[in-house]
Amino acid sequence: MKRAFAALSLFGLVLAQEAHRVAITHPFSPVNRETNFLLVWVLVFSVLIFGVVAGALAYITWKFRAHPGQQGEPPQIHGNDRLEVIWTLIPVAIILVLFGLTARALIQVNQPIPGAMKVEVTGYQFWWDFNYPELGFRNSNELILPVGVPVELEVTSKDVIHSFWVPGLVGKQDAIPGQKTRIRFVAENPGNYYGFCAELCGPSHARMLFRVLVVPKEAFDRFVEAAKGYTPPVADARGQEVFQQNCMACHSVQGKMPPAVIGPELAFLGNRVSLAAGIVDHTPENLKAWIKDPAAMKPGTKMPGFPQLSEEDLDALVRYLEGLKVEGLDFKALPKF
Ligand code: HEC
Ligand SMILES: [Cu+2]
Repeated sequence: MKRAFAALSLFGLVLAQEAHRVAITHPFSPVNRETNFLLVWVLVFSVLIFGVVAGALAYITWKFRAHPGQQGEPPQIHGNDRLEVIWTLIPVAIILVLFGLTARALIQVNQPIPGAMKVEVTGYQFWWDFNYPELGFRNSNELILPVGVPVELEVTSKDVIHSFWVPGLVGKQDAIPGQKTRIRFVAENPGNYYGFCAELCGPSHARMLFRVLVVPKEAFDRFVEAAKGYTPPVADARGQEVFQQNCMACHSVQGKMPPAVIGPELAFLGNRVSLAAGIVDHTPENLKAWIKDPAAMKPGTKMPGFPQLSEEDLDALVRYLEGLKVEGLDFKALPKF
């Protein structure tokens, strides 16, 4: 009993801590406030209907129960026009109100925002790619956005159906192969927002996360400038060699969309707050562990392991990868949502 209670309170604790990440009760964009408004009203009606129906049922069951000494069937009643009209009209009125609220929210949420910044979002098993066609750069697994600027995401997939969801900001929006779906929103507060794939897409669906890093406009502009003129720094010459021999077939470090994308863009890896589609914090140790044996961290991943690399080569490679960054930006300081 004690143990069950302890487990339960631990569960509660975890929920309380995780709630902030997942709850859409902390809306940080107008789109989410709109969906929240709808959610609350649908909930209010549901609770009211449940209360009235369950209450009536309980009352009637109690009131018309068999009394001691009662014999045979009670009087049988057939039809009551007034009652039937009432219980048809009330649900129709409720449905009409909910329809109105839903239509309002849908129109609001789907409205094109003129001059919105475009980002192409592509889902892969089990990671996300973010390409900025107008700004001429690309990043994977971490979507960097400026505060207060409207964005339009063009969401698609290169393999199976995924779904793009950032509980604090926007979504969900399905990522469907061969099709482009759009979502628009404005992020109003700086932060490191958790994102999820919300459509079962394979063995590591639950490990297909991402981050949205919302930064002040000035920091974003600095990043864009640096990304445009980016030449990948070479922090370790041996590391670069190892990279070119083993990794370049799948990974780019240029920060631009290569013709055929196989793996995530590694151009700004040094600036990342997370690794492997948001599943672990970005540390040199996690990076090394990932390269050695990605499948240990993410079953079913499309990246092969590199157990054959010597410790020296691995360390050189990690130094090289950590050096791939834009100087003067610290995304790790952003508050987490
Ligand atoms: C056959 C193609 C392929 C090769 C070769 C390959 N990778 Fe990968 N890599 C991938 C794919 C696909 C992913 C995405 C895995 C996932 O998240 O499921 C990935 C993910 C990564 C990540 C995590 C990226 C992120 O955004 O967090 C790193 C780091 C990485 N690879 C480094 C390397 C290094 C270093 C090498 C060479 C030693 C290498 N990869 C070789 C395909 C490859
Ligand atoms: Cu997915």
